Amino acid sequence: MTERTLIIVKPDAMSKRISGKVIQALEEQGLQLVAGKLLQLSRPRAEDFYGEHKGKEFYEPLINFISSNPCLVTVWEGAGAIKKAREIIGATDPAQAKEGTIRKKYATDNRHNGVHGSDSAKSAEREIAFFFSDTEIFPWEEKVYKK
Ligand code: 3AN
Repeated sequence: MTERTLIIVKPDAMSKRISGKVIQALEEQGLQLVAGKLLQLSRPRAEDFYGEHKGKEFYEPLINFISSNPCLVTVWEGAGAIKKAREIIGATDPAQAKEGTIRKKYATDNRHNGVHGSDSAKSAEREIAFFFSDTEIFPWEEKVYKK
């Protein structure tokens, strides 16, 4: 089933200048970039985005980190895109991530882990709507760059 998922290249990955490698890894696996913007989350926006983690011990440092510098926020489309993207990204803790995954290759630790990917259809829908209006998304199936 064609799905959409939200992928954020986090501040650590932006500092390491590996946003291109993240995009390349997703494109190489057949996913299609359908929306993107560079932005810096304010603290309130970051708290809203990560609301489900409020109260956990890593919450405050996570909010500080994600709002510290700009992120590249993107939407990807493809068959089974949500699970596929999470496989390409790898486990939350880079020490546990499989060989070849983005987090194994580029992440520092389980906070500075380079990339966010939606974890379910419900989260993907919420997260995409959190950053993008419908007119900012360019579905592969419908648009002009199709031959
Ligand atoms: P994932 O991004 O792999 O789905 P979640 O949703 O469990 O992971 O956690 C959201 C974010 O919170 C992670 N991407 C990571 O930045 C941070 N995080 C999760 N667990 C920890 C932890 N134990 N210590 C520090 N940061 C964490």
